[in-house]
Amino acid sequence: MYEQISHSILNEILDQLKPEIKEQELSHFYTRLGANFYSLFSLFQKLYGNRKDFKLQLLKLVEVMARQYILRSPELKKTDLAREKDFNWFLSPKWVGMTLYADGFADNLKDLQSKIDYFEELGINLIHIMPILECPRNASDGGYAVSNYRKIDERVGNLEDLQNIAQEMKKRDILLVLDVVVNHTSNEHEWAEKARQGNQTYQDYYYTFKNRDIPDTFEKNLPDIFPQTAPGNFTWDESMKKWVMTVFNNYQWDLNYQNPAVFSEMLDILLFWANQGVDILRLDAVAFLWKKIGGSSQNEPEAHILLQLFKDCCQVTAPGTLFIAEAIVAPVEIVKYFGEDAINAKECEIAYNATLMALLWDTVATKNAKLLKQGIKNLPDKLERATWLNYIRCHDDIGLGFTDEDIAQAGYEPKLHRQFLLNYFSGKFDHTAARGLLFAQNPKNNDARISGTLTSLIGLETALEEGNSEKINLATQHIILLHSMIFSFGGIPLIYYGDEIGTINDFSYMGNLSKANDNRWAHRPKIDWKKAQLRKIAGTIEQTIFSALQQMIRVRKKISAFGDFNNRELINLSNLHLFAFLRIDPNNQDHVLVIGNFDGNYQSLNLSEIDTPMVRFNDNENIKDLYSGESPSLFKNELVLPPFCFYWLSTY
Ligand code: OTU
Repeated sequence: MYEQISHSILNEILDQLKPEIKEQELSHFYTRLGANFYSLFSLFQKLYGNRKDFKLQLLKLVEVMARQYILRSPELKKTDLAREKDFNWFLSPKWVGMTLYADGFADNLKDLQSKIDYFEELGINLIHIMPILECPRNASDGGYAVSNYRKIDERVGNLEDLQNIAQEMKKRDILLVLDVVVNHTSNEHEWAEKARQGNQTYQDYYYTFKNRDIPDTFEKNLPDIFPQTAPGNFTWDESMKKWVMTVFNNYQWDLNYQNPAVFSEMLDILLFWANQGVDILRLDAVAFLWKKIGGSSQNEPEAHILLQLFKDCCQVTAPGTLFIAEAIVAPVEIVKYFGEDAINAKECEIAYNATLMALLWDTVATKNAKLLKQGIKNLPDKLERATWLNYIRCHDDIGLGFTDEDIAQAGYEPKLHRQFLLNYFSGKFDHTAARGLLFAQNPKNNDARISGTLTSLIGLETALEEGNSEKINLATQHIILLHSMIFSFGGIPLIYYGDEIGTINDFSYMGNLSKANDNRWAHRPKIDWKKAQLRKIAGTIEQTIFSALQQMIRVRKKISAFGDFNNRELINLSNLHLFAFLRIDPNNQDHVLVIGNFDGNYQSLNLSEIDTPMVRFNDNENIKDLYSGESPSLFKNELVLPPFCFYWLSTY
């Protein structure tokens, strides 16, 4: 868009650029800057327009973008151009991801590089390495309290190791995802150290207060994220003699984005990592970016403006780099992190589907799909050119993030149902084999979240201990069923490391003082590679799970209806244990019927219930399950579904 005011400001800025920038050949940079400048300027003005130094801050921002563009390698610039041309590249069903800790999955980054064959064996081509930037030894929140954004923690390696692994991955067409913790720094970060020494410039990088007046006003509406270990949202700093805002742990200082210098610093960091060959940046805790008195300081409109601005700037310098929004918030709020408009107000291309995740866990406890159906029905549509990250487990706890309204519509009393789920997963309920742990219990509202690995939560650990082969088979099948959903739902499936070989809870963290009071470490295991070897031995649970996922991935990649183009239709079935949806190929209208039985007993479905105008599953003898390559059992027009079984059906 051409708009006079912003364009004349752009001309001024271009005039003022330092000679070392002006001298460079930056034609692509300038075209993109021109295309995005009106939007960039308007957003920056909304946030910082009332400052006297507004124009200077804008100039600094453009300088950051230009300098990082100059540093961007020719190979990455080539990738940028290719992705600009093929802009839907990340919506293809070919992508399948895994999240892992470099020092949990492997020993360190070097060792991780030697494990790339394993990813290829399974079919993984997107790897999210959990935070690896420098952190204080005993106050790191698993990497989410960064003390140096440009240095890799020596416990896992160095920048060269990362560059090597990034290069190797690129060669093999594997995407690299890294975290940037944008919301807060460690209290040992250089900025915090300077603030502590009394430097006002750096105190303004954070929210600091001389007395409790404002903190107390904030506290009236702010929830506690870690109520047991870090109650309250402010921490007294003795050397500063001030209160500092610490929404998460008391050693994680919230950055003050009301200060444009903070924005430019963080943009510089994002682009620095984009320039190291990172394909996708995971932006941590984005819902918390803007703080406002009187509310929960989550999902504020300004947080969205910040993300649009990050996106606009990143598109100028490194348009091939995508963002993942980590916003574990209410279903209607999550979708807003894709942005309001795919072109004019884009935010993050990818977002965690925390809603689907939580709903899948509900089916595990209830053995039916009532709430799942209800929750997915009410899941708002995504923007175009945006996609979900579908997952079952991750390094965090499971929050029961569906709404009370949906619980009620599914026929339960919300409070009781939530309590039932917590009891079920923490093993307090009679008929449960789940071995979860309650995390972040809040005595004020009886809230809690759940920790534990998939294998332990689903009951496989208990079944193995009992040596009950029937229960072992059922639990294994159950693990496979949940994966069949995230592989077919629409979006990028993200496997949590260790789940592919049935890894159980690990309590060794309790021997480490800095981890002992955070039971999320129970599901952040060190991979036992002897156990992983069992994936090659027929009849082991490792082999059963691994080979099922391997097959699913192989098949998924070939089903173009599994690409994510808002091409899913939910099907209403009378059998409450079943969940079904159609995926429709946008090119040729081919249909795939995904159906799962969430019960531990046989269930059946009369195919006349699937009434699609395009493809007749009803009265059709020629139905094939694409996963197994076989025709499922049909009795008259009744499809038979064994316990925890799934089908990806197509007609031929
Ligand atoms: C994120 O978590 C990280 O994934 C956690 O590992 C960190 O502890 C946390 O940020 C602080 O850096 O902010 O938007 O239920 O889901 O804390 C959601 C707890 C977050 C997490 C929540 C989350």
